[in-house]
Amino acid sequence: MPHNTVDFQELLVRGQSGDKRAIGRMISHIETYGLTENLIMRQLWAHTGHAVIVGITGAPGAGKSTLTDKMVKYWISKGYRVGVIAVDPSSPFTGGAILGDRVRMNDLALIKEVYIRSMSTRGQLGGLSLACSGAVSILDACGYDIVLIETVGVGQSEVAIMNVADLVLVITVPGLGDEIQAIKAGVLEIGDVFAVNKKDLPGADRTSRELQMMLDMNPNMGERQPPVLMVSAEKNDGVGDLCDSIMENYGCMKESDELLTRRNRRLREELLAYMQDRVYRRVLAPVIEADSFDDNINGFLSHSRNPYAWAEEIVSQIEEKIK
Ligand SMILES: Nc1nc2c(ncn2[C@@H]2O[C@H](COP(=O)(O)OP(=O)(O)O)[C@@H](O)[C@H]2O)c(=O)[nH]1
Ligand SMILES: [Mg+2]
Repeated sequence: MPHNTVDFQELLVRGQSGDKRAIGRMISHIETYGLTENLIMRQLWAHTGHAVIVGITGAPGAGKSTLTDKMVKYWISKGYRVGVIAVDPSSPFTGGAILGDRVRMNDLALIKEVYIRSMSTRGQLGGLSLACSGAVSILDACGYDIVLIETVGVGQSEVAIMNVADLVLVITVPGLGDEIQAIKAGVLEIGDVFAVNKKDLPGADRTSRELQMMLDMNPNMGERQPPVLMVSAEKNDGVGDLCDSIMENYGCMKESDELLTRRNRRLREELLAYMQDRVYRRVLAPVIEADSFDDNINGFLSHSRNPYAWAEEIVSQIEEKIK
Protein backbone atom coordinates (compact mmCIF):
# COMPACT_ATOMS: atom_id res chain seq x y z
CA MET A 1 0.00 0.00 0.00
CA PRO A 2 1.95 3.03 -1.19
CA HIS A 3 1.23 5.71 1.34
CA ASN A 4 0.60 8.48 -1.15
CA THR A 5 -2.34 6.61 -2.67
CA VAL A 6 -4.26 6.19 0.57
CA ASP A 7 -7.34 8.35 0.73
CA PHE A 8 -7.30 9.08 4.42
CA GLN A 9 -10.39 11.26 4.20
CA GLU A 10 -12.36 8.42 2.68
CA LEU A 11 -11.15 5.98 5.34
CA LEU A 12 -12.17 8.48 8.01
CA VAL A 13 -15.71 8.76 6.65
CA ARG A 14 -15.95 4.98 6.54
CA GLY A 15 -14.54 4.72 10.09
CA GLN A 16 -17.09 7.21 11.31
CA SER A 17 -19.88 5.08 9.94
CA GLY A 18 -18.61 2.11 11.97
CA ASP A 19 -16.33 0.36 9.48
CA LYS A 20 -13.69 -1.18 11.74
CA ARG A 21 -11.53 -2.26 8.79
CA ALA A 22 -11.19 1.36 7.77
CA ILE A 23 -10.14 2.28 11.31
CA GLY A 24 -7.61 -0.54 11.30
CA ARG A 25 -6.16 0.69 8.02
CA MET A 26 -5.77 4.22 9.35
CA ILE A 27 -3.93 3.01 12.45
CA SER A 28 -1.74 0.65 10.40
CA HIS A 29 -0.93 3.56 8.15
CA ILE A 30 0.32 5.56 11.12
CA GLU A 31 2.32 2.61 12.42
CA THR A 32 3.99 2.10 9.06
CA TYR A 33 4.58 5.60 7.82
CA GLY A 34 4.47 7.71 10.97
CA LEU A 35 2.01 10.31 12.00
CA THR A 36 3.47 13.23 10.20
CA GLU A 37 2.85 12.00 6.66
CA ASN A 38 -0.15 13.04 4.59
CA LEU A 39 -1.34 15.72 7.03
CA ILE A 40 -3.28 13.07 8.90
CA MET A 41 -3.63 15.01 12.12
CA ARG A 42 -4.81 18.03 10.20
CA GLN A 43 -7.66 16.03 8.77
CA LEU A 44 -8.54 14.52 12.12
CA TRP A 45 -8.42 17.63 14.24
CA ALA A 46 -11.88 18.97 13.51
CA HIS A 47 -13.41 15.67 14.63
CA THR A 48 -11.51 15.20 17.89
CA GLY A 49 -11.77 16.42 21.48
CA HIS A 50 -14.83 14.43 22.56
CA ALA A 51 -13.42 11.14 23.84
CA VAL A 52 -12.44 10.53 27.46
CA ILE A 53 -8.93 9.12 27.26
CA VAL A 54 -8.01 6.80 30.12
CA GLY A 55 -4.51 5.37 30.64
CA ILE A 56 -4.26 2.11 32.59
CA THR A 57 -1.04 1.15 34.25
CA GLY A 58 0.20 -1.32 36.86
CA ALA A 59 2.74 -4.12 37.15
CA PRO A 60 2.52 -7.01 34.68
CA GLY A 61 0.05 -9.55 36.06
CA ALA A 62 -1.88 -6.96 38.11
CA GLY A 63 -4.94 -7.70 36.00
CA LYS A 64 -4.98 -4.74 33.63
CA SER A 65 -6.29 -6.75 30.68
CA THR A 66 -8.87 -8.63 32.73
CA LEU A 67 -10.09 -5.36 34.24
CA THR A 68 -10.08 -3.58 30.89
CA ASP A 69 -12.31 -6.29 29.50
CA LYS A 70 -14.81 -5.87 32.35
CA MET A 71 -14.71 -2.07 32.28
CA VAL A 72 -15.36 -2.01 28.56
CA LYS A 73 -18.38 -4.30 29.01
CA TYR A 74 -19.74 -2.10 31.80
CA TRP A 75 -19.44 1.04 29.73
CA ILE A 76 -21.00 -0.65 26.71
CA SER A 77 -23.96 -1.58 28.90
CA LYS A 78 -24.31 2.14 29.70
CA GLY A 79 -24.48 2.98 26.01
CA TYR A 80 -20.94 4.18 25.41
CA ARG A 81 -18.76 3.21 22.49
CA VAL A 82 -15.29 2.21 23.67
CA GLY A 83 -11.92 1.99 21.95
CA VAL A 84 -9.03 0.02 23.46
CA ILE A 85 -5.36 0.35 22.64
CA ALA A 86 -3.19 -2.33 24.22
CA VAL A 87 0.48 -1.46 24.09
CA ASP A 88 2.44 -4.61 23.29
CA PRO A 89 5.89 -4.98 24.71
CA SER A 90 7.11 -6.82 21.57
CA SER A 91 9.79 -8.46 23.58
CA PRO A 92 10.61 -12.17 23.71
CA PHE A 93 10.65 -11.92 27.50
CA THR A 94 7.09 -10.71 27.80
CA GLY A 95 5.68 -12.47 24.77
CA GLY A 96 3.41 -14.52 26.98
CA ALA A 97 1.67 -11.40 28.22
CA ILE A 98 0.53 -10.54 24.72
CA LEU A 99 -0.96 -13.96 24.25
CA GLY A 100 -2.66 -13.63 27.63
CA ASP A 101 -4.12 -10.26 26.68
CA ARG A 102 -5.53 -11.72 23.49
CA VAL A 103 -7.22 -14.47 25.44
CA ARG A 104 -8.53 -12.16 28.15
CA MET A 105 -9.91 -9.56 25.78
CA ASN A 106 -10.67 -11.84 22.87
CA ASP A 107 -14.40 -11.38 22.56
CA LEU A 108 -14.22 -7.58 22.80
CA ALA A 109 -13.33 -7.46 19.12
CA LEU A 110 -16.67 -9.06 18.30
CA ILE A 111 -18.71 -6.34 19.99
CA LYS A 112 -19.99 -3.77 17.54
CA GLU A 113 -19.45 -0.78 19.85
CA VAL A 114 -15.87 -1.78 20.70
CA TYR A 115 -12.69 -1.30 18.72
CA ILE A 116 -9.64 -3.06 20.13
CA ARG A 117 -6.13 -2.82 18.79
CA SER A 118 -2.63 -3.58 20.01
CA MET A 119 0.32 -1.37 19.21
CA SER A 120 3.94 -2.33 19.43
CA THR A 121 6.51 -0.47 21.49
CA ARG A 122 9.06 -1.28 18.83
CA GLY A 123 9.94 0.49 15.66
CA GLN A 124 7.48 3.34 15.78
CA LEU A 125 8.26 6.19 13.47
CA GLY A 126 8.38 9.29 15.60
CA GLY A 127 8.03 7.30 18.80
CA LEU A 128 5.29 5.28 20.37
CA SER A 129 3.56 8.09 22.20
CA LEU A 130 3.12 9.98 18.94
CA ALA A 131 1.76 6.87 17.19
CA CYS A 132 -0.43 6.08 20.17
CA SER A 133 -1.73 9.60 20.25
CA GLY A 134 -2.55 9.31 16.55
CA ALA A 135 -4.49 6.11 17.16
CA VAL A 136 -6.38 7.81 20.00
CA SER A 137 -7.28 10.69 17.70
CA ILE A 138 -8.54 8.28 15.05
CA LEU A 139 -10.79 6.53 17.58
CA ASP A 140 -11.94 9.88 18.97
CA ALA A 141 -12.74 11.12 15.47
CA CYS A 142 -14.63 7.91 14.70
CA GLY A 143 -17.00 8.52 17.59
CA TYR A 144 -15.63 6.37 20.41
CA ASP A 145 -16.71 8.02 23.68
CA ILE A 146 -14.04 6.42 25.82
CA VAL A 147 -10.57 5.32 24.76
CA LEU A 148 -8.63 3.04 27.10
CA ILE A 149 -4.88 2.67 26.75
CA GLU A 150 -3.50 -0.40 28.50
CA THR A 151 0.23 -0.07 28.97
CA VAL A 152 2.68 -2.89 29.56
CA GLY A 153 3.52 -1.74 33.05
CA VAL A 154 7.25 -1.82 32.60
CA GLY A 155 9.97 0.55 31.54
CA GLN A 156 10.34 4.18 30.72
CA SER A 157 7.70 4.30 27.99
CA GLU A 158 5.18 4.10 30.80
CA VAL A 159 5.09 7.71 31.83
CA ALA A 160 5.40 8.86 28.20
CA ILE A 161 2.26 6.94 27.25
CA MET A 162 0.50 8.47 30.19
CA ASN A 163 1.02 11.85 28.60
CA VAL A 164 -1.45 10.76 25.95
CA ALA A 165 -4.23 10.17 28.51
CA ASP A 166 -6.64 12.61 30.16
CA LEU A 167 -6.53 10.62 33.34
CA VAL A 168 -4.69 7.62 34.66
CA LEU A 169 -5.93 4.53 36.45
CA VAL A 170 -3.23 2.80 38.49
CA ILE A 171 -3.80 -0.84 39.36
CA THR A 172 -2.12 -2.67 42.19
CA VAL A 173 -2.71 -6.03 43.83
CA PRO A 174 -2.28 -7.61 47.26
CA GLY A 175 0.59 -9.93 47.91
CA LEU A 176 3.36 -8.12 46.11
CA GLY A 177 4.90 -7.45 49.52
CA ASP A 178 6.16 -3.97 50.04
CA GLU A 179 3.75 -1.55 48.39
CA ILE A 180 6.67 0.69 47.54
CA GLN A 181 7.90 -2.04 45.26
CA ALA A 182 4.47 -2.67 43.83
CA ILE A 183 3.97 0.92 42.79
CA LYS A 184 7.02 2.48 41.27
CA ALA A 185 7.99 5.95 42.31
CA GLY A 186 6.50 8.44 39.92
CA VAL A 187 3.57 6.22 39.04
CA LEU A 188 1.93 7.18 42.33
CA GLU A 189 1.96 10.81 41.29
CA ILE A 190 0.43 10.26 37.87
CA GLY A 191 -2.52 8.27 39.24
CA ASP A 192 -5.94 9.93 39.27
CA VAL A 193 -7.84 6.86 40.37
CA PHE A 194 -6.38 3.79 42.09
CA ALA A 195 -7.72 0.26 42.02
CA VAL A 196 -6.61 -2.56 44.28
CA ASN A 197 -7.46 -5.52 42.07
CA LYS A 198 -7.88 -9.16 43.16
CA LYS A 199 -9.80 -8.22 46.26
CA ASP A 200 -10.87 -11.86 46.35
CA LEU A 201 -7.32 -12.66 47.48
CA PRO A 202 -6.13 -12.26 51.09
CA GLY A 203 -4.47 -8.99 52.04
CA ALA A 204 -6.47 -6.69 49.75
CA ASP A 205 -7.74 -4.59 52.69
CA ARG A 206 -4.25 -4.07 53.98
CA THR A 207 -2.91 -3.18 50.55
CA SER A 208 -5.70 -0.66 50.16
CA ARG A 209 -4.97 0.95 53.56
CA GLU A 210 -1.24 1.08 52.85
CA LEU A 211 -1.84 2.65 49.48
CA GLN A 212 -4.16 5.23 51.00
CA MET A 213 -1.47 6.06 53.55
CA MET A 214 1.19 6.40 50.89
CA LEU A 215 -1.03 8.80 49.00
CA ASP A 216 -1.81 10.83 52.13
CA MET A 217 1.86 11.13 52.99
CA ASN A 218 3.12 11.92 49.50
CA PRO A 219 4.19 15.57 49.44
CA ASN A 220 3.78 15.77 45.66
CA MET A 221 0.06 15.03 45.74
CA GLY A 222 -0.87 18.53 46.88
CA GLU A 223 -4.62 18.96 47.25
CA ARG A 224 -5.38 15.87 45.24
CA GLN A 225 -7.00 12.96 47.04
CA PRO A 226 -7.40 10.28 44.41
CA PRO A 227 -9.95 7.58 45.24
CA VAL A 228 -8.74 4.06 46.06
CA LEU A 229 -11.22 1.34 45.12
CA MET A 230 -11.09 -2.38 45.70
CA VAL A 231 -12.17 -4.58 42.81
CA SER A 232 -12.00 -8.08 41.52
CA ALA A 233 -11.73 -8.06 37.77
CA GLU A 234 -11.99 -11.81 37.55
CA LYS A 235 -15.15 -11.97 39.66
CA ASN A 236 -16.47 -8.78 38.07
CA ASP A 237 -16.91 -7.27 41.52
CA GLY A 238 -16.74 -3.51 42.03
CA VAL A 239 -15.99 -2.75 38.39
CA GLY A 240 -19.06 -0.58 37.88
CA ASP A 241 -18.17 1.61 40.88
CA LEU A 242 -14.65 1.97 39.54
CA CYS A 243 -15.93 3.03 36.12
CA ASP A 244 -18.33 5.52 37.70
CA SER A 245 -15.52 6.90 39.83
CA ILE A 246 -13.37 7.42 36.73
CA MET A 247 -16.15 9.33 35.00
CA GLU A 248 -16.84 11.38 38.14
CA ASN A 249 -13.15 12.23 38.32
CA TYR A 250 -13.25 13.24 34.67
CA GLY A 251 -16.27 15.45 35.34
CA CYS A 252 -14.44 17.23 38.18
CA MET A 253 -11.38 17.73 36.01
CA LYS A 254 -13.54 19.28 33.34
CA GLU A 255 -15.23 21.66 35.76
CA SER A 256 -12.04 22.73 37.47
CA ASP A 257 -10.17 23.46 34.22
CA GLU A 258 -7.69 20.72 35.12
CA LEU A 259 -8.65 18.92 31.91
CA LEU A 260 -7.97 22.01 29.87
CA THR A 261 -4.60 22.48 31.57
CA ARG A 262 -3.61 18.90 30.84
CA ARG A 263 -4.78 18.99 27.23
CA ASN A 264 -3.00 22.27 26.78
CA ARG A 265 0.29 20.78 27.98
CA ARG A 266 -0.25 17.67 25.89
CA LEU A 267 -1.00 19.52 22.69
CA ARG A 268 2.04 21.68 23.21
CA GLU A 269 4.30 18.64 23.59
CA GLU A 270 2.63 16.83 20.77
CA LEU A 271 3.04 19.75 18.40
CA LEU A 272 6.70 20.03 19.28
CA ALA A 273 7.21 16.31 18.70
CA TYR A 274 5.24 16.52 15.45
CA MET A 275 7.28 19.42 14.14
CA GLN A 276 10.56 17.89 15.25
CA ASP A 277 9.69 14.68 13.45
CA ARG A 278 8.77 16.50 10.25
CA VAL A 279 11.79 18.74 10.30
CA TYR A 280 14.02 15.77 11.05
CA ARG A 281 12.61 13.72 8.19
CA ARG A 282 12.43 16.49 5.64
CA VAL A 283 15.54 18.48 6.48
CA LEU A 284 18.03 16.69 8.68
CA ALA A 285 17.67 13.05 7.64
CA PRO A 286 18.43 13.59 3.91
CA VAL A 287 21.56 15.57 4.75
CA ILE A 288 23.05 13.18 7.29
CA GLU A 289 22.17 10.16 5.20
CA ALA A 290 23.83 11.68 2.15
CA ASP A 291 26.95 12.06 4.29
CA SER A 292 26.81 8.37 5.30
CA PHE A 293 25.89 8.90 8.92
CA ASP A 294 26.65 5.37 10.14
CA ASP A 295 30.13 5.25 8.59
CA ASN A 296 30.91 8.57 10.18
CA ILE A 297 29.77 7.47 13.62
CA ASN A 298 32.10 4.47 13.46
CA GLY A 299 34.94 6.75 12.42
CA PHE A 300 34.37 9.18 15.28
CA LEU A 301 34.85 6.50 17.88
CA SER A 302 38.43 5.92 16.74
CA HIS A 303 39.01 9.64 17.40
CA SER A 304 40.28 10.20 13.88
CA ARG A 305 37.66 12.88 13.43
CA ASN A 306 35.76 15.19 15.77
CA PRO A 307 32.05 14.35 15.80
CA TYR A 308 31.00 17.78 17.03
CA ALA A 309 32.90 19.52 14.27
CA TRP A 310 31.06 17.24 11.85
CA ALA A 311 27.70 18.11 13.46
CA GLU A 312 28.52 21.80 13.12
CA GLU A 313 29.27 21.28 9.41
CA ILE A 314 25.96 19.53 8.89
CA VAL A 315 24.06 22.35 10.57
CA SER A 316 25.92 24.98 8.52
CA GLN A 317 25.04 23.08 5.35
CA ILE A 318 21.36 23.23 6.32
CA GLU A 319 21.56 26.89 7.28
CA GLU A 320 23.13 27.61 3.92
CA LYS A 321 20.30 25.74 2.17
CA ILE A 322 17.43 27.50 3.90
CA LYS A 323 18.92 30.99 3.65
N1 LIG B 1 -7.66 -13.92 41.86
C1 LIG B 1 -7.77 -13.02 40.90
N2 LIG B 1 -7.02 -13.10 39.79
C2 LIG B 1 -7.15 -12.17 38.84
C3 LIG B 1 -8.04 -11.07 38.98
N3 LIG B 1 -7.94 -10.29 37.88
C4 LIG B 1 -7.01 -10.87 37.08
N4 LIG B 1 -6.53 -12.01 37.65
C5 LIG B 1 -5.54 -12.93 37.07
O1 LIG B 1 -4.28 -12.30 37.06
C6 LIG B 1 -3.51 -12.75 35.94
C7 LIG B 1 -2.97 -11.58 35.15
O2 LIG B 1 -4.07 -10.88 34.57
P1 LIG B 1 -3.88 -9.91 33.32
O3 LIG B 1 -5.20 -9.27 33.10
O4 LIG B 1 -3.25 -10.57 32.16
O5 LIG B 1 -2.84 -8.85 33.93
P2 LIG B 1 -2.01 -7.70 33.15
O6 LIG B 1 -0.65 -8.25 32.86
O7 LIG B 1 -1.93 -6.58 34.14
O8 LIG B 1 -2.77 -7.33 31.92
C8 LIG B 1 -4.43 -13.64 35.14
O9 LIG B 1 -4.12 -14.99 35.44
C9 LIG B 1 -5.80 -13.28 35.62
O10 LIG B 1 -6.72 -14.33 35.50
C10 LIG B 1 -8.84 -11.00 40.17
O11 LIG B 1 -9.65 -10.10 40.38
N5 LIG B 1 -8.64 -11.99 41.10
MG1 LIG C 1 -2.21 -7.10 29.93
